[in-house]
Amino acid sequence: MRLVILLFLGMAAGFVGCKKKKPDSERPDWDKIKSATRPVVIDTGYGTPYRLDISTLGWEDGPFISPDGRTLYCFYTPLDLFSFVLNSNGDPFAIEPYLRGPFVEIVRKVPARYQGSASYFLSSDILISHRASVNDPFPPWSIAHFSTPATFDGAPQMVLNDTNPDEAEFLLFTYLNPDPDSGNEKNDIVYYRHTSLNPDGPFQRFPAPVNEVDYQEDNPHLEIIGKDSLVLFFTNDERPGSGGIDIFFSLSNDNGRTWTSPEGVDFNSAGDEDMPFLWRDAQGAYWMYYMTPDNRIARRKQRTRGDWKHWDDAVVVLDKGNALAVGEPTLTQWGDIVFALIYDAGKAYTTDRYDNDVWVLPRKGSPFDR
Ligand SMILES: [Ca+2]
Ligand SMILES: [Ca+2]
Ligand SMILES: [Ca+2]
Repeated sequence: MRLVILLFLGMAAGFVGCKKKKPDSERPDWDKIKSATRPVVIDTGYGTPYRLDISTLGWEDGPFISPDGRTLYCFYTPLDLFSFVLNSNGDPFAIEPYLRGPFVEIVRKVPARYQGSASYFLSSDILISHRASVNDPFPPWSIAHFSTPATFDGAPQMVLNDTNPDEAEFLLFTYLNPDPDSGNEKNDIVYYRHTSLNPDGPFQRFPAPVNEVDYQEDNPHLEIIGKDSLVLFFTNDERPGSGGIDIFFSLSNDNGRTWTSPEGVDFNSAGDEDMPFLWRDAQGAYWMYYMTPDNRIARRKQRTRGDWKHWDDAVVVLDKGNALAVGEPTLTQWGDIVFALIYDAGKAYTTDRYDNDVWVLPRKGSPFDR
C-alpha cells in the first residue's frame, strides 16, 4: 500500500548500499494461503468478500473501480514489494531477488542517467482492465497508456462522464515528479480532463496549494459538486495537521483553475487516517470511506451538505481478519467495495513472503454479489 512507498522513499534518501539477498529456494503455496485468508465483515449490509480472479503474484495495490463496475485500475509493480522494502535498505537497483508476477518490463526501464549500469530499477505503473458489461469477467490486466516509465505511478481515480460511460470527466493519478523546481522527486497529483478511460500523452498537474514541492500528496479523490465547483480530497503526512497521515480537502470554484488552502477533516488524529473515497448514497448523501489508524475500513456520513470538514462518527465496515492488512476502499454505484489486501506467508520466507491482491466486498444483491 501507499505506506510501503513512503517507507521506501525514507530509506532511499539514506541509501548507502546493502547486502544482496538470494531468492528463497522454496516458494510459499500461494493458492493455499490466499484461499485461507478471510477479512471479517462488520457491516451487515454486505455479502462475503472474495479475491478478484484478475489478481496475479505481482503487487496489485491501490485499486480503483469505476461506479459502473466496468473499469478497474490498480498500482502495480512485478515483485514482492513489501519484502523488498523490509530487506533491501531502499536500493532501487536490488530488486531482482523479489521479482514475481507479470509485466517485468516495468522495472527493466532504467532512468537515462543509470542506463548501462543497472538491469533493473524499482518503479510502478498503473494497470487497467475494462469489460464491456458488468456481467462479463474482467479480462487480464494491461499497462495503462498513461503510465510513465521508471517512476512511481499510483492512486488512480476517475470521474465518469454523466452521459457517456466511455468518457471520463477527470482521470487522476499520482507520480513521483522528477522536475527539480516543481516536484523534486516527490509525489504529485496529476490529471486528464474530458478524456478516454485509458488516455495517452501529456497530463496536467494540480497547482499549489494542492501540490507543494516539499510535500508528498497522495490518494486523491475528486468530486464535481457544482457547475464550476470541485472538491479534492487527498492525504499527506508532512503538511502541518494532527500527526501521522491526515486527510485534507481543497475546493475550487473556478472549475479547477485555483484551489483553496488545504484543510484537514475533523476526525484527523495523531494516527494515520488514509485513503479517502467519497460515495453518494441513493438519498444523495455523501459518505467517506477510508482506512482507520487501526487498519480497518470504515465510513462516516457528511454531517451537513456542503461542509466537507465535519463528518459523523465512524462505522466500521471491514476488519483485516487473518490478513496482514486491508485498505484502499473504492466503491461502485451499488456500494460494493473494491479494496487491497496483503497476505503474509510467514517468517520462513524472505524474498517471497507477502502479496497484495484486489478483493471485493459485495453489497448484498449487487452484480458483484455471487
Ligand atoms: Ca498480487
Ligand atoms: Ca511508472
Ligand atoms: Ca493523522
